[in-house]
Amino acid sequence: MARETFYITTPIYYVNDLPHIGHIYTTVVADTIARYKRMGGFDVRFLTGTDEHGQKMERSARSRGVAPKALADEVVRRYEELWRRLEITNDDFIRTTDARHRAGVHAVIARMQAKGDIYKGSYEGWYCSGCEAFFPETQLVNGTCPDQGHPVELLKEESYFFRLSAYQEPLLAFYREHPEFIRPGTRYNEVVRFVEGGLKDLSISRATIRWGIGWPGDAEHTVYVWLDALTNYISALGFGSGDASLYERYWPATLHLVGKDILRFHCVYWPAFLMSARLPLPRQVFGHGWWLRDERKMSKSLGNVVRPDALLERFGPDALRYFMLREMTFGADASFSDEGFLARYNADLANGLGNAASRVLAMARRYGDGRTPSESCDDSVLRTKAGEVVGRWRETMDAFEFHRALEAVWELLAAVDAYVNEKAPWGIAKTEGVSSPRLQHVLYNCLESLRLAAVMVSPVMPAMSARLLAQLGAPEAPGSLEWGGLGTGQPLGPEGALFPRADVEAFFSEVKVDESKPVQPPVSAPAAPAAAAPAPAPAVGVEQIGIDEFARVKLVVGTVRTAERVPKSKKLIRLEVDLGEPALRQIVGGIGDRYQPEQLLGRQIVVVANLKPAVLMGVESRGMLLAASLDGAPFLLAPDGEVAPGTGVK
Ligand code: ME8
Repeated sequence: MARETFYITTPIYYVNDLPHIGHIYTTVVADTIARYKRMGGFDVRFLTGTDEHGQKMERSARSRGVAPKALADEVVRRYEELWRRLEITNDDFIRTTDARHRAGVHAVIARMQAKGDIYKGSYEGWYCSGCEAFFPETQLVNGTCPDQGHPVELLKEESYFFRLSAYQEPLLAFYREHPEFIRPGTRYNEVVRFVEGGLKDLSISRATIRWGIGWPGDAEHTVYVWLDALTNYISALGFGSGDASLYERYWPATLHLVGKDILRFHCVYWPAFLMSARLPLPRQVFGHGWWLRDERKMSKSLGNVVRPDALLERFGPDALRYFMLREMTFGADASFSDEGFLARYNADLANGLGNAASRVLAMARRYGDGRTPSESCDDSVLRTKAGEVVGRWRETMDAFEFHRALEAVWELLAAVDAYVNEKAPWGIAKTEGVSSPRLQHVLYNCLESLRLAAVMVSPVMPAMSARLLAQLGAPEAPGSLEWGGLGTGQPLGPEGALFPRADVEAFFSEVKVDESKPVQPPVSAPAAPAAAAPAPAPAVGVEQIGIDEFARVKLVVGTVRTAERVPKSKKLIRLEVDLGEPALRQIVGGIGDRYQPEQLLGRQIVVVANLKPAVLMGVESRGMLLAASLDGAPFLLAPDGEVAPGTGVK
């Protein structure tokens, strides 16, 4: 009999910037679910990919002076590398610049046209390129987009429209019949309220954007980026491009996993497009919460993102995957901090799991001649506890309550610890000898409980799980969740700490040292003052400082890549500056009364790179630009000739 299919997708990520913790979270959750479902015998298909078209991408590429496809190729390479590093087991990676995707989009449009749902008209209204979405004036909040506070611009252009208004009732009927379509329940209510509020026809083409999929039969238009992007979920299965066997096998999707920011696109537009194209609707959309930093959504446009590199390098993929799933209640928001990460790492991984494993394995080696115990045991408190924990773990994994599933496993680890203390194997060895059956039973119970824990954490920490199973002399994953899977008299695997304890103080001082390193190493040491030259007299009233004090200020040259006015401010301009770092730096400068944002693009400036971040009119500034000030008017400082971004100034 054919196995039940489980088709799971992540959003396809924009490639206008590098991935951050938010993108990692969605992808790691999807990977955990995919691994869990594979363990349960499902025929799993797991898709992720990148969203490469649209105005935002066109502008980012222009401001960096590269072609959009070249920027996409570079960022896609980083995504693919990151997913490999995090052991993500996606079966496919779709790019919206793939030919197969374009064919899928054209096929969907043809079906919508055949239904009579597309007509040509003229669009006038507000467009947010941050969200790539249209908003009626009544929804704007203080002149910015209501979803994320991005700036909006007035558009007036010819456009193809989709009769979204005709789908208000069919959508509401669909939600009523399928209350499980939108999860969690609070989000279901939000979407229903939104649709009950009325749906207007949707502009689905752009005449002023060139970077996109051409409208079929009309060279003047490109396809609206969300119609383009959402179709990835079926174009990746070959819909519209010849071989439809994957589409027939896996569509409709079991689960679209998305952040709550893009729920409306997935729960309103996407099902309406599919209804119009007379295609089946996905079974469920889950909108998870946001990782916050300082109580605000972590996002590229706010410049407050956590990049994964330092944590991954120091602690490896398993620790990061564990932290994200254990710390966040799936569906709710959570705050990300290095302190929180380190506390969990030490308490749960180094102490909890790592100590339980090394304690039990050390005894097994000492009393068992390097082999698993010679006898198993089927009568123990640990067996009962393990049975109860496995049941709870299954229930909570099925309900996507990952933090509770992990809590259950940690209860089993605590029970192993308590059992060891109570049974005191060292005492049995002393009084009854190492071959005592009672000692062998006790050790078996402990090792078998650890094996079950390793199997249960495998969807979250695959590499650690495989390592622990090898140390226990157990067969590798998938591994049975029945008690008694560990063989007797098997050689134990190689020793080694699973999670060495992190030195929190050293971590923070290292991070500090990293941050205070010059972006580019200085080319030469500062010149010593010539001994014979008389020191110039200090200017009266100016306090003197030593060279060391001056050297603490990290001055570097940066190239301005984007510039826009801070809404409602006369003077402030928000810049994204290339300082030779992996990501652009957001800096807000009070130069708007002398400079227009367009004049700044591509220009080199001098930046104080190690100034503490400050928030100016709600926008975070992570650095300061230098300008001469003449009667209060700013005159930007620049190097005398182009130098590499990040070059030090001294
Ligand atoms: O929206 N916390 O792409 P995107 C948790 N291309 N998750 C976060 C997050 C945060 N602070 N920030 C981002 C797009 N995410 C479109 C999608 S789908 C057809 C097109 C995650 O690069 C979360 O999954 O802006 C969110 O939905 C997604 O990244 C948005 O990624």
